[in-house]
Amino acid sequence: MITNTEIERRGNQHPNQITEFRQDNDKLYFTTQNGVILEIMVMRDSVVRFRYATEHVFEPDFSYAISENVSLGYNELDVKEEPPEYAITTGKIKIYVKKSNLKVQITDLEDNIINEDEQGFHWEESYDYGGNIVKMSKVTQSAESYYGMGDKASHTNLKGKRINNWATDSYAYGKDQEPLYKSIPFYVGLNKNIAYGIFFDNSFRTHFDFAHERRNITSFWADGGEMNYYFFYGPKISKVVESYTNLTGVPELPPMWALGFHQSKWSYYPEKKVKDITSKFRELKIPCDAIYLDIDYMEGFRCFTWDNRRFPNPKKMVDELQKDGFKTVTMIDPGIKIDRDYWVYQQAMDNGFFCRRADGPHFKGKVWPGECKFPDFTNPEVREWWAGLYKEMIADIGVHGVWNDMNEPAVMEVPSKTANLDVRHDYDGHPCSHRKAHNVYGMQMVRATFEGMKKFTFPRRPFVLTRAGYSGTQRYCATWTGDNVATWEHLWIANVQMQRMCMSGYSFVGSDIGGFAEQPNGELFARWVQLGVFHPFCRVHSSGDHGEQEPWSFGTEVTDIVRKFIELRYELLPYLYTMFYKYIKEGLPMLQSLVFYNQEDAQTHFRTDEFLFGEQILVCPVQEPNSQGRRMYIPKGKWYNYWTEEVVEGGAEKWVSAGIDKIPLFIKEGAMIPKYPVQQYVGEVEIDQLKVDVYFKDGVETSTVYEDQQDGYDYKKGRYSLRNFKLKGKQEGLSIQQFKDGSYRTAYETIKLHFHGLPFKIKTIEIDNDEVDFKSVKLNGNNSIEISKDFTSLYISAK
Ligand code: NBV
Repeated sequence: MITNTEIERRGNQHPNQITEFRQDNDKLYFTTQNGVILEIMVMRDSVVRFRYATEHVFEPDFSYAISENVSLGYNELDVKEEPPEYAITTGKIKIYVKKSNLKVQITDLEDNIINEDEQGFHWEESYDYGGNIVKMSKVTQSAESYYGMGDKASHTNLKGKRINNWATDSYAYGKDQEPLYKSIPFYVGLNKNIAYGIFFDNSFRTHFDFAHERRNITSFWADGGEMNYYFFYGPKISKVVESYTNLTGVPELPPMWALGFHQSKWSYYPEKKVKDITSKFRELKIPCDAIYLDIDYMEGFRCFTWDNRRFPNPKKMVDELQKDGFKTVTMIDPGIKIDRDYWVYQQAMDNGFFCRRADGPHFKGKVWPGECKFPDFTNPEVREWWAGLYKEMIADIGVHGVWNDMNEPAVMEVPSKTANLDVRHDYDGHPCSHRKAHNVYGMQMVRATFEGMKKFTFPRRPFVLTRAGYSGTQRYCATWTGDNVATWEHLWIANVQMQRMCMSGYSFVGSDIGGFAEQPNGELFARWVQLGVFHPFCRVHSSGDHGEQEPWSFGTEVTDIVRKFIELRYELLPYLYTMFYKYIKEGLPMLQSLVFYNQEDAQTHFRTDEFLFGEQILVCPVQEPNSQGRRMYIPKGKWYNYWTEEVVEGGAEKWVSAGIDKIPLFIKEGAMIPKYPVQQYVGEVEIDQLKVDVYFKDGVETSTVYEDQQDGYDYKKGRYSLRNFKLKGKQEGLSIQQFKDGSYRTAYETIKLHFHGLPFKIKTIEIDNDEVDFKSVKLNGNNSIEISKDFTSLYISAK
């Protein structure tokens, strides 16, 4: 028989009356009569952390997500006790905590409600495991929208969706399928033009319900751990994303080759096949910077070994590829084959590095090599060992990059597709079961990989790629969206996934271009490349169990289209590199969904297809077969159609023509877009001139170009070149000012400004306030000027 007290204990419990308040500098503690403590920590005026303990006890404060470089410091913190509530004021927001039930309401300084608890914090004891199932419910405002949440294959606006975060190997996933490979429990809410964000930093399985079950409620909960969330105030989405990115961190600059085009397949082997592929790129003059070796390069899928029949001399091969401008990227999985004659296995056994089940035996699971054991990457000693394992591959053989696959971890032939929940983990000195460690397992693996790569690649920059990840994984590596399918729907999915990841602080992302499973036709492949060159990570990859998926696999028409778009990516490298620089410097996502770009315009709130590549290029993929173009929304402002130079006025839906050799592409007026000449790979030629496409605007616009050595760490010592341009256009004249920073001298001496849409004929040219004659600047028609890279001001006019 179940007793009354038992029923009560099984159901939800809620905090009651506050009986005690205490302040300790930036931390405020509210204790309720039934033993709940709410800790509010003011980190910045617009960033506040909320943590709840039950039974008066907090867990040790530890998180893998939080960056060491998080900025702290506020201008104001004032607490007032009033009869119904405590009122906390920072320089940006007010937080009210109700005395009778601990419910929280957050407003801006003008008393607009931004976020408010419905039931607020509540919990249920977890009978099977102990601890609590921790829950939070919030009021959904009627016009509220939700964005973010990492790799979810759903509409960019999550209103009405239910999300589940549990890193899962999801081969050939479908639209709206849950859960997927990553767990990024962060969302952005937008209501009445005020944006805020919530990051629920809890590595257990988490759930989010965005007004799905109840129309006016948004809730999130976890299978264990603490209710521990960070609140970010906007009011701009950009500010929210920047604050979240600052909290969870950014990567270092990648080597520029990592931003080139990459070719992969499961699998290219033997060596001859690899070389045939790379030679074909050079023969057909399709730029490419990296070639990937999937699991079959290993000896019986044993990580850190080579199959010597397929690859008799890996060092020689890697060297030769490098001479031809190709970087080699190899795969490493977490499962270690149970084999007493295999050194990696032996070392892990000798040192106790494998995960154990609750009662002591090692956890075993089947993956590619057969029965495997799995290192506990949440143990710092294991990570150090794992990092060291890369020595031979990186320092001796010279491999340039590593991709970590299957690190959810994926396990075959079991319904859970992963480790048993009772598996034990160190969790950096906070021992726990797999329930808590699962979502960070892949992150800690790739962290160890990054550390090894960084050490052995030095003084060059490492390149690491992961499939699984938790918030903060972006500090270590790029990521891809796993095993997608060669369908038009997946082209749509790839587009929303990249935008969503960028909105979730993780910009270095790409999809398997063309689709991993199944075979695209030439049209789909071409359309996917057209989109993929506008994703931060650009790689063709496929499962190889069907036909070929190289740029030349679909006939010459498609080959030519693919070449044209890869060439465009290489021309845009300085623009893309600058996007990366801004991402790590300012937390600005490399891709912006339209709502991010212009949240004031309600038309953007439910758009999925259009996005900004960086800050000034608008892209919209064609996602249907047999299209000659498509309807798309052009955000407010004036835009140049990249292909026709026609200027269009945004704020409306328009038909944009784009036959099979085009993708709708618009440049923001006033933009100055830097370009390099086409190269077959990064560093093939010395850049002898920077080309800048200048798009006339009657008004002001600023643009930036960041450059450095494209690899290495000198940029951290100030050896970079930053050009900030300010363009001011009028009907009869145009001025450009250049503000420079950094001590890096680019190899080129001149900049070629190429004007688009100039409404007047140039009659005079002034450089640094001196009038110059036309010949000295090689004016070509009315279109371009060659000018010293060090100019500080340029003025051209009709008079
Ligand atoms: O290593 C083989 C594949 C790989 O090509 C793919 O990119 C990963 O997502 N890997 C998954 C394991 C097999 C999947 C069926």
